[in-house]
Amino acid sequence: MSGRLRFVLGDQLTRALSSLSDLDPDRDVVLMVEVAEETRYVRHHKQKIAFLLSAMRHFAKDLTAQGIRVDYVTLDDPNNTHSFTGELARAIARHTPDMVVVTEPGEWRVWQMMQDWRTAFALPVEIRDDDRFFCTRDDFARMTAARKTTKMEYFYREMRRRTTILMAGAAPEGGQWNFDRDNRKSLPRGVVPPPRRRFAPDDITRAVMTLVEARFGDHFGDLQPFGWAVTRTDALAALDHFITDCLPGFGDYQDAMKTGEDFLFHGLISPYLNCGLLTAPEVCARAEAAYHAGNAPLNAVEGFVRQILGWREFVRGIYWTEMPGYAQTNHLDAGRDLPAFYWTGQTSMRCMADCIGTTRRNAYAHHIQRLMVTGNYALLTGIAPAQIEEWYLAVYIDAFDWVELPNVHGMVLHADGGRTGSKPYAASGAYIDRMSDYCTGCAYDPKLKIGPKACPFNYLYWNFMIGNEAVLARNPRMAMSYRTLQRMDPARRADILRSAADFLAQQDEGQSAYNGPQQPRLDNGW
Ligand code: FAD
Ligand code: DLZ
Ligand code: SF4
Repeated sequence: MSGRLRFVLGDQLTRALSSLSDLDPDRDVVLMVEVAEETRYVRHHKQKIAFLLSAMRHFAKDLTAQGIRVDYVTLDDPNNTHSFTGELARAIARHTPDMVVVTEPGEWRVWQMMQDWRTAFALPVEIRDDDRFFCTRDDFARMTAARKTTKMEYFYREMRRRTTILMAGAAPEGGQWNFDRDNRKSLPRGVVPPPRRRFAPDDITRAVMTLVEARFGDHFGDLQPFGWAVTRTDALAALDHFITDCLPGFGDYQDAMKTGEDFLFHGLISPYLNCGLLTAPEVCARAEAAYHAGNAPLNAVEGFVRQILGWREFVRGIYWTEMPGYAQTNHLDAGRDLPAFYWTGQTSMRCMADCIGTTRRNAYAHHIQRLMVTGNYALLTGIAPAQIEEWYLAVYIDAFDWVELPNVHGMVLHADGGRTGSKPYAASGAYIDRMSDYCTGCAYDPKLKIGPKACPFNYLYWNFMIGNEAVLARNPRMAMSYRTLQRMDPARRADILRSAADFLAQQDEGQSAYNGPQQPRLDNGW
């Protein structure tokens, strides 16, 4: 072969991908590989594996239908070496290309692998920028050097100016950058979220589901019912449905939680964005168009755009400017083992049970559930960063290291000392009570502060504040809480510490679910 081998990874399923942009169908071959190294580097939720493998197979089929030669290695290929490097080596031997072209990966782990490929294969390996993002890695690094990325809000404003999204000339649309204050309503009785569009598995998805059940049946989570889109056509239909039926209510109820309402008005588009079936610019353009057509209010559209143009780009930038040291920091010196109930959902805390329940059923929980319930609990109880990060990376369908790590390590755990967010999002039960209906019918009482019936989040919150006083008391954004703590009666303080110690001792007693990082198991073939 005198063409190029174009290696497309499982989260790069975009026809306009940089590594495919100048593809010559007469000379080039696209390589795609299903490998155990990727299916097992954490014990992914069953729906996550089924989604990725089915989306990969559909993408390969679409390319083939366009007359492109695709060399696709399946997981059960008897000659599969089960690593990206091993499969690239075999494909180079099969096709003898002039060079290899790839788009940079989403994970540091794979980036490191790629650095070795030039010397390993003695042929040119071109690694191209991933231009599906608004901000390149180099651009973010330059902005960091110019101190434009110290806070998400300023980075976001800069991105609004650069892209002109939701801008009226030099000013932000509607006269303000941020409508967050309008976006903190709980869900009133009588407001019913729309039923969500789901997609019935076709033959390809069903075959993948059989494979997942056989090979990964012991992984966390339900495989059925499976309703995710696995093609670009269906992902676009999911986006249409969101823009028409959900975006108008997205802003108002962005922070709300309700028992059994797993999706509310959220996008459910992160898996499609992260694996390439949708792109961030097209999603933002659709939301902006809905606003200009008068179909969605500004607080909803701005709130939605901020998540994608702001947070999503910001966390990616942090990941690539701060890795690999980033993952090793532990600012609050947290070291508790992950409790077993994160996997089983068996806990009397109704909020935790519901958030873990939706995670198990759907491989999905919305942002506030991840941040203010399961994340808040991990922060308050000091769970070891690596253990809770592994949980988040495994259980969510949209989880890739570049986006999961800064959200968990930075935003939730404050383990990065404030690079991602200027203060930890620590909250007592009052927040969860205000934003949800979880507390009604919970075994605990959100109004009680101490004792066996009190909401654990209440005494755990003050226990956390006391335990981290030396590190957090100087943070101006924590000043109000520390003033309250200073005024607290010493006997009350002692009661809180005792309630927290009793609760945590009970939790820790033989309850650790952590068995160490999961390594790919290759001993039985794959
Ligand atoms: P919507 O609420 O509809 O938001 C729209 C889009 O904005 C999302 O699809 C997503 O692409 C983007 N977005 C929103 N918030 C963030 C954010 N904080 N960081 C990056 N993008 C954001 N998102 C992931 O894509 N993968 C992860 O592994 C992931 N892990 C998270 C872990 C924790 C602890 C927290 C607090 C957040 C995490 N997020 C992650 C961000 C966010 O929770 C999800 O993107 C969102 O819940 C996806 O559902 P949605 O499409 O319905 O989002
Ligand atoms: C997540 C995942 C899984 C489960 N399986 C594969 C796979 O078999 N082949 C593949 O190319 N990619 C897979 N992925 C996505 C990769 O983990 C992801 O592309 C890299 O981590 C780079 O971000
Ligand atoms: Fe969660 Fe506490 Fe409310 Fe129970 S009372 S649901 S533990 S916040």
